[in-house]
Amino acid sequence: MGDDTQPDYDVLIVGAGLSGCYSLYRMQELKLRTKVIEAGSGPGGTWYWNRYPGARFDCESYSYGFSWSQEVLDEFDWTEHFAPQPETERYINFVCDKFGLKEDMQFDTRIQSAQFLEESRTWQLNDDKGRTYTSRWLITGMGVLSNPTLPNLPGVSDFKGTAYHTARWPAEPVDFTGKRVGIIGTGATSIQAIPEICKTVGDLTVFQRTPNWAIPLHNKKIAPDEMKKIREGYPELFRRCAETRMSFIHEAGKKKTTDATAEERELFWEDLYGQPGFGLWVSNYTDIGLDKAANKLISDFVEKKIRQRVSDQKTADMLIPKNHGFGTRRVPMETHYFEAYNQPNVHLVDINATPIERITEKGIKTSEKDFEFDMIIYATGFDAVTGAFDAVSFTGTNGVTLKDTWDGGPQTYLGLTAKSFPNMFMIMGPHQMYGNIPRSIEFAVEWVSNCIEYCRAHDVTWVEAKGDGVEMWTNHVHEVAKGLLSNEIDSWMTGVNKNVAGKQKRTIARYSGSAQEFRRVCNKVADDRYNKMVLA
Ligand code: NA7
Repeated sequence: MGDDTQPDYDVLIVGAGLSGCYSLYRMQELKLRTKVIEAGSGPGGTWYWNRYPGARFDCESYSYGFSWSQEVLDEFDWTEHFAPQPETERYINFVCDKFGLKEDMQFDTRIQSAQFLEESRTWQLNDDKGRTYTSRWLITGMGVLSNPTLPNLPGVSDFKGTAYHTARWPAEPVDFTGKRVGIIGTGATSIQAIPEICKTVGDLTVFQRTPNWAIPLHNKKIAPDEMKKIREGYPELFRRCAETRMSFIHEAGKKKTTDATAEERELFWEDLYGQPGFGLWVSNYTDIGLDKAANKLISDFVEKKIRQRVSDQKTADMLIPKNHGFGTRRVPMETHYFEAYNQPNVHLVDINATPIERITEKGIKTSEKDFEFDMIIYATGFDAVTGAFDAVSFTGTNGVTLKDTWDGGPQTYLGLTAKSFPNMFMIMGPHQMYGNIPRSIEFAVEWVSNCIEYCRAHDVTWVEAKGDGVEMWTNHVHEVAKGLLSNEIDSWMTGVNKNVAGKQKRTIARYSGSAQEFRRVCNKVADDRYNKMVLA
């Protein structure tokens, strides 16, 4: 080492979401001096920021919680099969309080830049208040969907009423009674929020650019004796998650649409449509995500369901996706979403037919009409995956910036590391396995903490992906994505955000092979003592 000055910390972690919490727990176990820096005023990440009405899990609560602490599994009771945001925020606080994690967390602090200092082999981070922090190791846990984007429409700041982005929702309850509300966007967030808002709203107008293939969540309360059974079944549940392709409890389908008759398919789909959770998406016929003809069959089935649930068939027409098939974008889960449009005070505007021209002082002006609102809700999504990285200025060796390195799409080794960015590890970075996110977080955190432990045991103070490793992994990520219909569609999963300059073209943002394969490759790299990485 060129410089033996001690950094402030052994490890700095950016973000106190699930990734940051578990990373901190592991670093504390290794007895490393660690600090988590978090922009919010409390832990939770996604579950701290997304407080909009109706925000809840789309995947079973008990399959989403951490699996690494028997005490937490024993002590925390989930009250709904798909927990609402306040319960999840409470859960994360429960975990943090139990293990004293908050003592090493600094809230209300946003990191603006991070620079690798080659001489001292340390990271230097700068925050929004002009403070500087240094550490040997840097772990990013900044989230996949954490950088919200407003629409690129003129006049957004002109509106004189109340305006919220769903991911920057206030902590205090928002009263919709008697209010005229406009909401822009019809992604998974809006599809959760609309049915809640329309329970009390005076008048709601939904501005839709792309309809989505939403399916019923079928949420239910968990009775105490049911929670007891769930608790007894945790070992089996996590074993199952470890064996499924996307780490959900729903197993992948095994047959193709052509292996079944039309009647058999109909019965199978009716059954899945009636079951809670992601089954219709995850456990469906294997060819629906690969073959356009197969995909058309299931899309027709879901179309029929939408038509049955929406009274006005012109509105139903507008709610049926025309340019993408079922499951080729993230499938939103809903509770009475389609029925919301049967209310006389809920209106749907197709902004492809009548584009929004601008936001005005009083509301939203389309090519057809001037709408007046008391409140505008932006459910317009996120600069996903690489967006959180773009928001921080990362500089690695030789002045290389992460933004420039990833300009044509992310380049990573295992989604966990990047060339020219030594000693930096990404939890839920691009090219990582997502699926049931906490299952992927646990794996990534354990891989990273094992690597740091190994480095410390072997006096290694510089660990960095090699170029051939990055090339190999990036090619592999592209290879496993081939043939998937989802990669032919614009969505956050393909890195497209029309509100952000430079994010108009599709990239392969995530790993779309199986979770087992992802883990196998990463484990092999660790077993081979971090092959295709520089350790010095
Ligand atoms: P999404 O799924 O990215 O949805 C954002 C929505 O906002 C989507 O309907 C967009 O239409 C719409 N949008 C974005 N910008 C505009 C503009 N400028 N004008 C009109 N409409 C716009 O984000 P969510 O928050 O709903 O969900 C994110 C994830 O969170 C979700 O997948 C789950 O994993 C949890 P578009 O489709 O781009 O035409």
